[in-house]
Amino acid sequence: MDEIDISRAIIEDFTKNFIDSLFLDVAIVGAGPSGLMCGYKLAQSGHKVAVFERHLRAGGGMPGGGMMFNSIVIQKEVLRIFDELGIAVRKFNDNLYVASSIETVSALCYRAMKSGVKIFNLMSVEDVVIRENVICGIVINWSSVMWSKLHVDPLSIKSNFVVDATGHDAEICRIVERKIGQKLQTPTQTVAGEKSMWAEKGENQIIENTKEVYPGLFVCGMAANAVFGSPRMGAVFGGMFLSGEKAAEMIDKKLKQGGKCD
Ligand code: 48H
Repeated sequence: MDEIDISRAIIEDFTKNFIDSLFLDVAIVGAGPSGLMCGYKLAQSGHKVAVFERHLRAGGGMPGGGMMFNSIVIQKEVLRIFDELGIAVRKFNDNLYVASSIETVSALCYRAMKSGVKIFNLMSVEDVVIRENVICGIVINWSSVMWSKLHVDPLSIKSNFVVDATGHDAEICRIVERKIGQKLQTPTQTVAGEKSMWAEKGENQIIENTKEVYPGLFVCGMAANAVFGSPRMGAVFGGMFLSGEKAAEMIDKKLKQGGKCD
């Protein structure tokens, strides 16, 4: 065993994966529960998908459960998804179930990758690619470059659709709002900003808020509630899974109708 072989194996494998991902059907920003669920469903439908995650690990806000008690709550209607993913759940009452946040993240990552999703961690999306008022890609850099504020130019990925699954900050929608002007397909044409805790309302509205908010750009998960000014919901995660699933279904339909960038 030679050290050079270890280095070459890693560099060649990563580079091949990276080059394979320069053109995607869907580029998903954020490896939280909604982004991973969206990727899993799209890959299951045969689409070429990659998830770009700023941090070292995938899972977004899920591993920490509620205030670092590492369990999450889901609603009865989401049991079918947990069953499909093979995640153990325990009944709390007639509507609510609990699961390990760690098992949930692990299962979601595993099943997403087994379905064909590529996950690129430690990469931050800092801009979008736009042609004729349609978003058709993302602009990426190493998170370490951004954190250390080095002036290093980014690289680009082309994709038919981009999904903003960046959580509370709705970062990609905010970039579009800032760079393209106030033209988001929302009542205020801007990112309204998430409202204070109201679990039931937040969970109900997240599904309605999951949609295409600019040609080529979908929003799901907590970012959807941030964009449309809906409440947060605390450590109940059913809406994140349903929102990711809904975004995948909408994009799948568009891709099957031939929605493409030049
Ligand atoms: C690359 C980025 C960028 C970027 C952000 O926060 P998340 O877990 O998002 P969701 O919507 O899948 O799940 C939300 C849930 O975790 C949550 O926070 C809940 C339910 N809160 C309720 C409450 O009341 O607080 O994941 C988003 C991911 C994170 O891992 C970020 O690091 C990543 O997106 N990300 N990755 N480029 N520009 N911005």
